[in-house]
Parts: sequence; C-alpha cells; structure tokens
Amino acid sequence: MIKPVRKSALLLTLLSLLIGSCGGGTHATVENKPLLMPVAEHFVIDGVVDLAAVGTVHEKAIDILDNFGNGAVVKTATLRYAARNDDRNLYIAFEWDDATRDSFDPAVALDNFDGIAIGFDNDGNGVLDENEDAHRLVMTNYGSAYSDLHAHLTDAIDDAVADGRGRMTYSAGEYHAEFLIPLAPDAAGEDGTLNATTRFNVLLYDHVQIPVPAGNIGYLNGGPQLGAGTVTTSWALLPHVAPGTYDQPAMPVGLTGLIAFISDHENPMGEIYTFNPATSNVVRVTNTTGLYLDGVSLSHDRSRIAFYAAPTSTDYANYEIYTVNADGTNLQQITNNALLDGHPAWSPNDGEIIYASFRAAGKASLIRMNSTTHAEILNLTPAGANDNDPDWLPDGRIVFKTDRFGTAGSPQVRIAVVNADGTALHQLTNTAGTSDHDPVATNTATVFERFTKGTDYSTDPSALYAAWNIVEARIDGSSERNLIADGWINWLPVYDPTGQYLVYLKSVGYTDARLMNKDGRDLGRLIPGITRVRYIDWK
Ligand SMILES: [Ca+2]
Ligand SMILES: [Ca+2]
Ligand SMILES: [Ca+2]
Ligand SMILES: [Ca+2]
Repeated sequence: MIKPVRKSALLLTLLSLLIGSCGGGTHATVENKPLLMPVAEHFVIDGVVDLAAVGTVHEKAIDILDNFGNGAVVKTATLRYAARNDDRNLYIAFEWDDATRDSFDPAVALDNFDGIAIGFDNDGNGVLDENEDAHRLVMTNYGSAYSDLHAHLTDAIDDAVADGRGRMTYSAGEYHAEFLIPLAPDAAGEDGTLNATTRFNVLLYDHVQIPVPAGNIGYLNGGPQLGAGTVTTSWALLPHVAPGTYDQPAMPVGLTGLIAFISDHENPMGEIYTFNPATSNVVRVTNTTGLYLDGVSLSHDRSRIAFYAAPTSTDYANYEIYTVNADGTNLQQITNNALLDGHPAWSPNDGEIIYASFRAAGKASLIRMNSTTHAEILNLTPAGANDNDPDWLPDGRIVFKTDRFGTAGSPQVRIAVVNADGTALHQLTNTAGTSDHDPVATNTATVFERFTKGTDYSTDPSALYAAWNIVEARIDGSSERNLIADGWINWLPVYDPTGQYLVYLKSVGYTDARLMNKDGRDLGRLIPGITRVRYIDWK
C-alpha cells in the first residue's frame, strides 16, 4: 500500500474510504485530495521484495531454455511480479525460483551469472524500436549490478544517460528483484514514456557463461532478447494506473553559487566543468589536459579551480596539485615531487590551499601552501599520523579524516577538526566498524560519507556493493545523524552557499549529482543529463 505522508493525510484517506467517492466530482478536486508518499520514497530498493505489499500479484510458469534461450527446455521457473506507479516512477518487483546462485567476481570476468532484464515497447506499436527502454540486473559475488539499457539493433546496450535503479538478492533457492524506473524519457531520449499502452517483457538469466559461450534464458512473454526490431505483439501490457496526487520532492528555484565538477562522459580521463544551479548552464572548463583528473575544489571567489591529476589513474607518484581558472585559462601545476599529492581545498580568503601529501609510506600529511607563490607554509600532521581529505571551516579551522584516534594500522579513520596551526585537535566521530571520508563543514556542523564496513574500502572488492551513508555531525562533538542511509553508495556531500541544501553523488550503477535538503530529503538529479560524475564542489 502507498502510505499517506502525514497523519492528517491518513485521516483524509480513512474518511474518503468510509464515505466512498464523491459523486459528480463536486468535491474531488486535485487540491483537496491527500498527498501520497512518492513511490521512490515508499519502496526501499534493497533487493528484498514483499509482493503482497505492492499490489496485484501476477504469476506465470516460464520455460528456461539453453543456448541463450534458443535451445531446449532445461527447467521451468515460476515468476511472480507486482507493480506500482505514481506520476514519476514505476516500481516493479519479481520473485522466481532458481536452484543455484550463479555469480561472478567483477574484478575477474563476467564468466557466470544469473540475472533479470526488463524491456519495454514504450509506445506499444508492436515492435521494439531503437532506444526504447530496458534495464538489467546481474548477480556478482558481492551483490547485484544494475544497468540502464536501451534497445539496439542486435541487442541491448547501456544508455548514455543512466536512470532508475534496481537490486536483486538470493535466498533459499529463490531470487527477489526490484526496479524503480522513471516514466519519462531521459535527456538523451534513450528511454521512452511508460504508460498503460506500453508492452513489456522479462528475461530470466540462469548460469550464463559468456566465455564458453553458454547460458539459459527464459521469457515472460516469449523471445527473442531485447534487440531493436523485435516483434512485441505477444508481450503483456504494463500494469500502469493513472496516478493520484503525490507529495513529490521539488527542485527549489533560486539556488545560488557555482558548482565545479569532474565527469568522464566526454573523456575517460575526466574533464572539469562548471554548473550554474540558477540557470542549469554547464560549461566545460578543461579541454583534454592529457591527465587523469580528480578532487576538484572551487575557490570562494569562484574564479579558480584546484584539482589533482596524474598521467594515468594508477600513476600514484605523479599525482600533483594543479589550478586552472574557471574560464579554462592559466592551467598551472603547483606541486612537483615524487609523492602522491591530492585533495586540495581553498582557504576561506583563497590565499592558501591545503592538500594531502604522502610524505611517509602509506601516510599522508596535511600541507598548507600559499596559493599564489606556492610556497609551503606548514605541515600540520605529526610524525606517524595519517591525515587526509582536508577542508576549511569558514572560521579558518580545518576539518579532515585521520587515523590518530584508532588502533595502529586500522583503516577506520575518523573526522576531526584542528586549528590551522595544528593545535586544539578535536575528534568528532567514533563509530566502530565504519570509516568516515571527505568532510566539509560550516562553523557548527560537518557532513561526510561513512563507509559502513570496518575494512579498507580501497582494497575491499565488496566496498562498491556496500552501503555508504551521508552523515552530519556537530562541530562541538555533541551529536550526529544520518542524512541519507538507503543502502546505496552516497558520497561527497557539499553545502550550497546558504547551508539550506547539499549536493552529493549517488552511485547506483552510474553516478549522478543530486540535491538534498539539509534534513536529507532527496530532491532529485541536480545536474541533468550527466551520469558519469567523479567529483564535485559548490561555493
Ligand atoms: Ca542459477
Ligand atoms: Ca515501439
Ligand atoms: Ca534505458
Ligand atoms: Ca536512461
């Protein structure tokens, strides 16, 4: 059931149930209907499904065929599904039986997997047209991997602009899978409108071994796969209903400041862009530097951008700090050594840059430098400590992550603040079995991302399938709260200039820049049409 947002809305719903619908439409205006919780907020996409709580449950026995769905019947699976939509999204959930959990190690090869795909003849014209919509989940050793696809001449390939999300889990011989799919086309037109005239198909993958090649596939509505040109007249109509009135989050008008970000949607090495949140105007700042770019920081006067970069992403000794004007001129390398230098941040008056320099094996020190002369001012980090991810408070103190409070060698770093001269160190976070990264701060609060495992995220292959939460902690150390904890990878939160909103990155098989309010409600994709964002700042 879709839950009402507030108790008053619940009462209205109960009243309307008791009274029945108003005849003649005299009272049933849009304005006085209760606002319902949006589908995107009601259903947690964690791969665990309760079909009875979704709606009408459909069930069908499906033959699973070898030779990629073109051969003999090897077994039969029972597929059950239910769907629910509002005015923005379709939620559709599945359960089916499979005696073996087949999965692969993403670091090795796509050599054996189970999965599910859903494809749409969006306009219901009886043929799968180029760019009509599809989505897929495959099982890895650590969790499922989601892709936003579109129909292509020979099969389905990834969308340039990714949307939606999905997750699947396996337990006791049964898969659960769920998708949240936008009802409107994406910015590249690679998805279509979904409505009650849309036809859809579901593909179940079993023991698919690409290198052999071999694999079993079953179809809800008959094959073949999701190539453009496939005839869809036998496909079922989507269980879509005309939506009611929902309390949908709205993107605020009048956002201020400037966003700088790195994306690799035009260059795999990454390019720097600016985004004006008042006009939604994206401007490309760099033009093929020949470097792998990371860690962008915008100056407070919004005229200069600091970042770190190397000839390749793994050329650690040659990561150096650079600056470039926001109009793309005056690219300068401002460190030059055989150390990994990274994570620059401008001081409140832009006169200094603080950055992390790996001056001992595996341990970084926080270095303040003059942003004009590039002369080093101070190393804030005592010998033996590992400090990183520095940023400045407006009052001139520095917030960062550190191993100073933990067991020697532990990857579980905590957030701290310190005076710019290295005195008055205060620990702000201390949650066992986690590590905290990339803080930014006002004078009263800091926000950061929390990796919810006790391992070293940089070497734990399951880190990309684990929950990363956005957490806010008080600078006085008195309390903290989760702003976003939905099981996905949420990272790099940054305040807007007013402190009322934050931009953050969400990784769900792609990475987009999203806006939340200061209490953690997701308001939607802030930078439209770009879903390969690597880093972000807002001043
Ligand atoms: Ca299987
Ligand atoms: Ca079509
Ligand atoms: Ca798509
Ligand atoms: Ca898309």
